[in-house]
Amino acid sequence: MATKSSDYNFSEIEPSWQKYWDERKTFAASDETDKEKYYVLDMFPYPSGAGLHVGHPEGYTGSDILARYQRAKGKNVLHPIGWDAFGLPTEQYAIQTGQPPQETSVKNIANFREQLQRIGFYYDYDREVNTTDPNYYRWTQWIFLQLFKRGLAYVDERPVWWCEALGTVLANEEVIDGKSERGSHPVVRKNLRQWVLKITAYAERLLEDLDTVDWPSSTKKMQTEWIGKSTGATARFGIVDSDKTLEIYTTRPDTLMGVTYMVVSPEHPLIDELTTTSNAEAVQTYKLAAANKSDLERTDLAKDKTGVFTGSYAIHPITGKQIPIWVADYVLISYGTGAIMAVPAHDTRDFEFAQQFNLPIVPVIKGGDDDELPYIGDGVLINSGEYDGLPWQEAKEKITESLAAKGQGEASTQYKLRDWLFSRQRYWGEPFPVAWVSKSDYDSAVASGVLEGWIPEQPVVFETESSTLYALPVPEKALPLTLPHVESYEPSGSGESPLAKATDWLEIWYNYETGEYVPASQDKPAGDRWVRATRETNTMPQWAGSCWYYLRYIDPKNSDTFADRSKQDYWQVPDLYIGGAEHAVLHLLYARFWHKVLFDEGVVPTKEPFTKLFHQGIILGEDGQKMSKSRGNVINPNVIIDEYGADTLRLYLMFLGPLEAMKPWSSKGIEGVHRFLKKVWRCVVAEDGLSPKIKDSSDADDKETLKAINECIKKVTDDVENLRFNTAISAMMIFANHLQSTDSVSKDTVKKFIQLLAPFAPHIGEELWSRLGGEASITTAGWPAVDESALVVDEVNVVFQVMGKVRGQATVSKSATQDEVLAIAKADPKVAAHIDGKTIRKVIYVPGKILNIVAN
Ligand code: ANZ
Repeated sequence: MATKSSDYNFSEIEPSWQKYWDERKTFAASDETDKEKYYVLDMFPYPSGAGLHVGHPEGYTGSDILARYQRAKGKNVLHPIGWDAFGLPTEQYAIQTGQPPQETSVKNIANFREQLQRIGFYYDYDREVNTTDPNYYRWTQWIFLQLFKRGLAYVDERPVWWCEALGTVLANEEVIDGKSERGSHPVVRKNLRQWVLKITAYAERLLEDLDTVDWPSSTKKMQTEWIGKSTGATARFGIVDSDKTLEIYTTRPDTLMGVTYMVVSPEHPLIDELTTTSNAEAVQTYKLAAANKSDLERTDLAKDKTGVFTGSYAIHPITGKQIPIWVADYVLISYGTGAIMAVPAHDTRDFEFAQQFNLPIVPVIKGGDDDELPYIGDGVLINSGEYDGLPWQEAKEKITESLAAKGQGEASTQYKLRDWLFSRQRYWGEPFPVAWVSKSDYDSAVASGVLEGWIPEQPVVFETESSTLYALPVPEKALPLTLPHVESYEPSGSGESPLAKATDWLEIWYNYETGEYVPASQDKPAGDRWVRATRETNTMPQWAGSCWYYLRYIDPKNSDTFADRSKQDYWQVPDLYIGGAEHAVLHLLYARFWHKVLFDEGVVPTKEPFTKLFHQGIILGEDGQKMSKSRGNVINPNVIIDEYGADTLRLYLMFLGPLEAMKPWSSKGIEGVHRFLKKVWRCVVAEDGLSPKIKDSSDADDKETLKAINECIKKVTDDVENLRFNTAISAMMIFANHLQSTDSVSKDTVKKFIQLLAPFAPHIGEELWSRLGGEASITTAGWPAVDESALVVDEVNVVFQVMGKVRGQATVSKSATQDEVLAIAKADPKVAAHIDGKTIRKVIYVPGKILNIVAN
């Protein structure tokens, strides 16, 4: 198999080994084996038109080294790849060019695949998944139906982020500082009918189970904060001259006696009732102004507080005092109850508001000598009647109990996590597998029993101006519901997706038992179960397909189920997941949610999808700035491969620094690793075969060589296990220097070294292995073991002291004499500095331990 040339001709070697792997399916994972499994997962790419950037192969090389290492160790390795191919850029390209996204995707994927293959990744391409393939999204729709039947999917008319430039609604997470995450376009609030997934029903489990996974602590922290659990109390305040009550949520019931006013958010349902005639105009104006501000703008501490008085008063549950009720936009409708009790003495926002509008400020917590307001620390209660003197924690409980005794409140837990806005007004996404029908048709479909087990307890309903529609699930056997062909990919502008124009798909005669349909313009088909229905024009967001792709790799071609259970029992979930930290709260939270739903459904064996997670660091441009087209500092992997080869690219990406670190690209560094590979090549290959220094006899290694190779094995093994690829490469470089300097080495030792190198630089690894007479492929050649006895050497560590103070140390031969050790000590710059100009009076040497110099 080896090539002929005696030069390191990477452009010949690399494609020939890639072909070898491809033809022999070297990287195929087996489903039938007694071997231990190892499943390593990469975050699959969005196949953009621009092709791969160096960020992709960085993480992918890390996982590839592990895949190859584990395979060498005899495991059955699954290292798959696929395509997260739904998405906005492809749709926008379709809008500009009229090219169907289906076609663009296929081209982009082919390009990505070719690029990945050129880097020599250990991927089982037979298991490729593509989220836009109907045979894949069939199961995405199926999982949606699991959520639907469990009552975890509903529709709601709600204020959403609307991006005019993108013509779509965005999720909270896709809006950053009032701009779209993609493209940085302005966004505004708009009311639209939306599909929403009830992720909040899983808030507590999503939080608790973070304790069971081995993830970077920063990512766990981000999810914890995103879920945002807080404990406190809800309290109901009576309203003067009204039989209504105003319910608030507070984390500080201990401050109840310091309440001087109340605030409702501008969207609060009671607002019109609370507003008195003389205040109506001001409140109305205020509501309109608040509607176009983002939550961030509204709650920003740095912004001036605004608000207006409603004219109404609440009644304090303990003192019975009257408290003015204001409207202010720093209170959000989406959190707690959308109303607060304001305690300006102990809350920063309330304090600023009270100052601005001259409202009273009553301190009720005293903490030490600090009298400055607002005081947000802990302490004991003051100005609080019967609660005076209580430590605040105790007061929290006591006051909550008093409220409960009056029936005016109770302990309460809140989460910042909101339900997941799950629809997009887009063409290029998964269609929702539902049909909207009238109430009577819904009722008869339910009564017929043919959809038994798939109907949610609460019907999913939405009201249009003319009618009320009910969502019927598409029967399982009729999936996938495929995207119809459309002529134009422009959004409709009214917030509806281009699917609104696919009339024959949208307005239909629909058979709820079989899922068959014909355009409504045709005659109603004969037979039972046919009803008039309307399709959903929204599609699912790009997150849907990536919520479960790691399961499909286990059984990618199954047409009976998303993944066979016995295969899942073997492969379980990935042993390691490598991908960017930017996914800390989006993909990584959504996928956990879906996985838990599937677990509850009994169709996956584990509670968590990703037990161990690792984030690769961002690679910056050579200028230390984020790589971007506009800066012109983007590195294209293809260019590096052309010039230096894929092995150099891989080694370089791993040698840049710790995998998790953010680090700049450096063209100089790439020369260094390339030289290293050339050096290894020259140590092995000579004009007419192998280098003359390589001997067949295993006696060819001296003690030094044996020590060097065993140290290298030990270090590389340990580093690979811990994903410290940069220091593993350093260790190999040290050994290569030794190899270069020695004139005799056994073939056996050289082969061991090549085995270590192969996961990092697999092409040169295969080539040298084969030239050394190894049987291809090196992938299955095993992993060398450390000979501990070769590491034991006759050396000891000696500490140098001057006048009893430690000034240095060195490793010396066990048999070294006092004079020899003294000479080594004197050569140590620190020791030298302390005896400089002095006379050595005495030297005490405890062999193998301490050398003390007495000098003055
Ligand atoms: C009285 C109080 C006194 C509060 C005090 C704080 C300090 P976290 O901790 O983030 O959960 N709040 C409640 N609902 C709100 C809403 N919809 N919009 C804006 N603010 C809201 O925040 C809980 C605290 O934030 C609550 O406790 C409430 O103010 C405010 F010395 O009640 B607090």
